[in-house]
Amino acid sequence: MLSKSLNKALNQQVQLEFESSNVYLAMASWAEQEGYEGIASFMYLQSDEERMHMLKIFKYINERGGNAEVPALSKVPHTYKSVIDMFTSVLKHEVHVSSEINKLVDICLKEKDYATHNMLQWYVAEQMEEERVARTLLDKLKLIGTDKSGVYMFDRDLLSIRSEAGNEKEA
Ligand code: OFO
Repeated sequence: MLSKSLNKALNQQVQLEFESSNVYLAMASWAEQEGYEGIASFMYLQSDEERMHMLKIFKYINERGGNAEVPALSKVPHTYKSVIDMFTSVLKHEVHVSSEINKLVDICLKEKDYATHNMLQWYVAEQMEEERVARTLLDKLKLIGTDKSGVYMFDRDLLSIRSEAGNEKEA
């Protein structure tokens, strides 16, 4: 049985994963409107993945006798100055999510809830991967700078980078 405090903290994580899904959905929309097909496709997939992250915790809360709540939706950014501006936000967001996961792990250890601690290890590993991918992409964009053909190639490359990341997760 989940403690009340852990139930609340997990519901807050549900909200954050929901928000992540919406942040990436809005990024997909911006990229699509700007003509970045590869980036849009990457962001649509990211958005779906975040929804899966949200559902995993949502279902876990109920499985442990808690009360999973559908959170209210907050407004997410819909415009970006540039592709690099958008990917800077992606990395910042993922670093924030990682620190929230770490806080949850802390609560589990304090409460000696080893089942939830075990469930969260998946998220610890996932966040490391998400941060790695975001950092790699941002580094590439920093190298490209303002070169438009470079950004065009980056957009083309994103589909393959996205599937490489997916393959690594499955391995
Ligand atoms: Fe849910 O992994 Fe990103 O935010």
